[in-house]
Amino acid sequence: MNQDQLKQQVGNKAVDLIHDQMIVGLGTGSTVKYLVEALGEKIKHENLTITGVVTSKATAALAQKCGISLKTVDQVDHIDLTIDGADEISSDYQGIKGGGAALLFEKIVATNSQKNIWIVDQSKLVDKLGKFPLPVEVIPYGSQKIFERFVKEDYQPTFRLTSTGQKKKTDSGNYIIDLHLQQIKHPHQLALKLKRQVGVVEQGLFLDLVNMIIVGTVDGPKIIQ
Ligand code: ABF
Repeated sequence: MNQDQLKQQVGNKAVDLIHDQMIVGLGTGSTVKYLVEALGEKIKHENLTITGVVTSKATAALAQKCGISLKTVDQVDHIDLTIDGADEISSDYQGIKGGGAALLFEKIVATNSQKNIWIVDQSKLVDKLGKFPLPVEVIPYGSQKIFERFVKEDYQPTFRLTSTGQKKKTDSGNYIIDLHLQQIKHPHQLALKLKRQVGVVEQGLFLDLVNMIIVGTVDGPKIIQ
């Protein structure tokens, strides 16, 4: 099975956890794409009432195309379950997210959810976080000064660029600086240090947040909880 088939495997498996009347946070990325498509089919075939809460314009567009009714996080009184992808998951179930530049809304939805599930292919499982560059969302004003401070800290920063070499803007109009750290020994300390920087909006360490992980493997979906 190739990576895409593993993503499809877990996207389809995660739909089994969604039941009638649920309010479900829908993440971002190519694995979640399969979840959203499978959920659209399930709603149609089982005539379910599901409310989706999205984490990006991309997911909103796909969910609408799949016939899933959507609300913002402020329009619902709770979120039963959020299902999202991840870029890296460590052996102690901490995560790096934000490869899709949606980490801010993803973390807002995740921290307002009663349960968080990550769906990943097995390539995302690592021992320690950090090989995947850590995304940091910053407001444009003063972002160069933050970048220079990251250089001094030896964080090996790069601005996330578009295919035409422009600084990529998130759904909120912010920039992403990716930190090429290779290994993050103390993620909780780093998270606090980054958040203290004036101008940093959010960072891609998702710590102590996940309740269940569904991993796509050649032997079928593996559930870790
Ligand atoms: C999203 O899932 C992002 O935070 C992360 O980048 C992405 C993983 O992408 P994919 O499922 O396409 O590998 O939540």
